[in-house]
Amino acid sequence: MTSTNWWRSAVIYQVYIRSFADGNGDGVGDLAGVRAKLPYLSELGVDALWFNPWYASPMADAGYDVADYRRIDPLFGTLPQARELIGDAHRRGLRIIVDVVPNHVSEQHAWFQEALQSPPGSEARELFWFRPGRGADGELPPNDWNSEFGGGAWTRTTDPDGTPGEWYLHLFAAEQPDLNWTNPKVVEEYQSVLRFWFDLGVDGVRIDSATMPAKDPLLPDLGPEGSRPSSAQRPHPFIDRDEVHEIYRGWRALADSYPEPKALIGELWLDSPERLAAYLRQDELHTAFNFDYLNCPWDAARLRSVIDTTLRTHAPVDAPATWVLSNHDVTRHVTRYGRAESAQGRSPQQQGAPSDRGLGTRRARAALLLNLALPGSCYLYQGEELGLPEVYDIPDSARQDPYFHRTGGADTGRDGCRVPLPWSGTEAPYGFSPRGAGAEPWLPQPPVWAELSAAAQSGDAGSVLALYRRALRLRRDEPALGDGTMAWLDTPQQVLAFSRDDGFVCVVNLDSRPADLPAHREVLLTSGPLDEGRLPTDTAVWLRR
Ligand code: TEU
Repeated sequence: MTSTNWWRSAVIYQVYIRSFADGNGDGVGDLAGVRAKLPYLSELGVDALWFNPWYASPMADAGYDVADYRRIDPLFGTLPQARELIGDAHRRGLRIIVDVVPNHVSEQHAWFQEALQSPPGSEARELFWFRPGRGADGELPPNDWNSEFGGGAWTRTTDPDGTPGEWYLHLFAAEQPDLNWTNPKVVEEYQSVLRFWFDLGVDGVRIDSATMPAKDPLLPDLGPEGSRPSSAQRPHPFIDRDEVHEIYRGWRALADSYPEPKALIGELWLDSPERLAAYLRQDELHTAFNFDYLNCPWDAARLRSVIDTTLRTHAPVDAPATWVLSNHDVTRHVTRYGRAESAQGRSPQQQGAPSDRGLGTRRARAALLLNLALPGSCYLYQGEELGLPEVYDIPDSARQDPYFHRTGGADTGRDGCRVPLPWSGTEAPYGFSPRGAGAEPWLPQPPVWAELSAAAQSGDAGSVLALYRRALRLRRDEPALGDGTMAWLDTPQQVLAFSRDDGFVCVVNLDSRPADLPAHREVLLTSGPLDEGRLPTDTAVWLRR
């Protein structure tokens, strides 16, 4: 656990705690559940775990509404349990990353509660964005910004005497008031929160909605352009403003002050790879999620172009590329890849588009070998090692995502990728909760979970889980993989082939016919059976000279 710059090559496994494993039988995953599964995670062969927010929260947005950063939510456990979990993970050589949400806090955060009780213009209100409304009686919101979850980005408050008062800004749900980062108290508080967790031993932070904390203090209307990030609109009043970089420079100074520097990982949804690279500097963030790669359809030319652009923009700033296909916000990639190419994105209209799980799984298996062979670091989202598809069969009454509720059901939201994992057994809760636990899992699990459970796949050499284990083990033992460089090999257009050091080669066939393999190579691993020495459609292989 001493190698510095570990994030340059790490395979980081995302643990969405509420859906990972339930230790206490209340139907919600928790820290006891994670701790019990540490042997599974070590055996899988990942290097680090990223935990989604585990802090005290009313859970209006599954914990991305933090009420108190220095407490663990009782739903998940206690601070001593978190400390033990970090210790146990470290003993197994697993590093720990926690989530930090600078853009907003919960409406239940002590600061916001105090602000609500305080008069307009007070110091307490200056920590947020409170403004009088427009119109004769202030009945119109201060500007035209929209919330990411649908509807306006402003909510009107009620004064202590019961009359309508000022409005406050929330770029996400109304339960998530935006912080005012021009206020030094906000800056100091986050330094203190980071120090709290760094001192407790965490190895880095994933920074939520990292492009959004800085706002134009004049809060100008967006006009007909709308609130979506657009490179056409710069400076944007709240996305990717120059001032946002100052925040992370302050965080980096803190991260670098530890004997083993802490990793800063940005969640940066941007439509320009150059803008993203601007965050990856020696005095800012170490690395960021590669959402261009996540959004790319299963198409050789487009994948190749995203890979090239990623490497081209990351090299000059000496940041490692990252490869990520799923997370708790997007349709699982088995389902995306199982669709016709035109419907592989995540937009609401495409969510229910028909998908072939067999096809999606085959491609996801090939994609794993591609991701792990590309230079840099990788993210895995819990359940992808089981080949889990997106779950659509969730009754409206069970759905919890604010996306679903704020859009009046127009967007089914993100619950479908957050369904509790299947560990064992042939019926719900599939080993997610202890046997005989009274409570049902917080989201219903589909019948296909029986065949996809970790136990069902463990003894099956042809399973997705077996492939993940083999590939991760090989990657660990293979000095050519991880950080470094690659070179494309000359192949037909629908075949991606590249070499790493020491004669290591990865070939992925996206063509509709089998592809020839380079001669005189030893086959190290394939994502599916070869066809008389040729590489079938949607199959990948690792080779060595
Ligand atoms: O997501 C940030 C965010 O902007 C996403 O809504 C993103 O735009 C969308 O998923 C792209 O398709 C983060 C968290 O990952 C998410 O779970 C939270 O709901 C959100 O921040 C608010 O904290």
